[in-house]
Amino acid sequence: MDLSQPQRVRVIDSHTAGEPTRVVIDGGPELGDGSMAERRDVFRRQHDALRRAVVNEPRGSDALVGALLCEPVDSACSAGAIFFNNVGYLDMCGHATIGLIVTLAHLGRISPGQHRIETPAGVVTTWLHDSGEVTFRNVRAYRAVADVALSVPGLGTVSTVSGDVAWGGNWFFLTADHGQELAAENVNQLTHCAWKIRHALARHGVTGNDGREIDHIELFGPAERDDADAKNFVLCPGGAYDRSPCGTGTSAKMACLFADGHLKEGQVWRQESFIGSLFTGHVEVIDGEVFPHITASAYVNAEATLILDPQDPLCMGIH
Ligand code: PYC
Repeated sequence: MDLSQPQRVRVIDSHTAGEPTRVVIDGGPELGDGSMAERRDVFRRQHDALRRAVVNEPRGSDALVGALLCEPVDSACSAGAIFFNNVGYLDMCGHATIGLIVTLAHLGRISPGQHRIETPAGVVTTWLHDSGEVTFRNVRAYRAVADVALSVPGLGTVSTVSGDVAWGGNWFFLTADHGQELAAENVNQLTHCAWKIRHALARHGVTGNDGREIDHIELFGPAERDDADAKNFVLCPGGAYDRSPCGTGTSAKMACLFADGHLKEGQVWRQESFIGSLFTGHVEVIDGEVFPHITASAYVNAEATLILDPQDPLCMGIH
């Protein structure tokens, strides 16, 4: 690559229930032909500046999730994807998977039907419906620990928060026990509360099963929509809240509900987001393991070529 010349990266932007996705369709780095997890590691080690250039300001925003479109290892899959955000990489991303499918349809590369996508977390099966809606069947979701009690100083009236640790393709701490109202005017307070919980988890040494940091915090409250079962506020790893109900977060939630006997196989769960958008889901159970299905719409809202000009001091993003 000639680094003295501007580099061009072609992207398609979309949003899924309000949460933005930017799919890199051309101009991405050469990552070899390993699994998506192996290619993600090469991306992180050798090309992390490109991640920042694509999703961070001045071209992107803290809420934006990137998806690098890759050739799949298994030719039976339609594509591979590596997901990234303003601070790093995600093993799986539900809203971005829906955005990716709608993007591939926009490009004329897929038609309605079933399409399997390789992700660093494993293969995700998707269905593009004639209506334009997308369903994805996630990787296995499970609750790792129930009822973890955390002391969280600085939360006002609530000093102990209890919740569940669960995997939905990312690690989540899920709690309804936060003492906050999930209202738009409380966004700063909710962000502060979720950060405090995240720091308390780290301080107490509470991690995912594999010792990984729990970097998504999901606060629950009563639904506002008549057609929803609950509302959430999900704080993402880089400090932005998910505008959608969060695909991996809704997966983790349904795994917890199933573990508690509050959701049966096939029973519909409607998850309202902080901005009032909706994901519809259910779980499929295979040999006792839970596989969430989630359906939503995404809309393409830009086709663009990013220009990475080496003369630009902020060419690779503000971090
Ligand atoms: O939809 O899984 C999701 C997600 C994770 C972070 C932002 N969105």
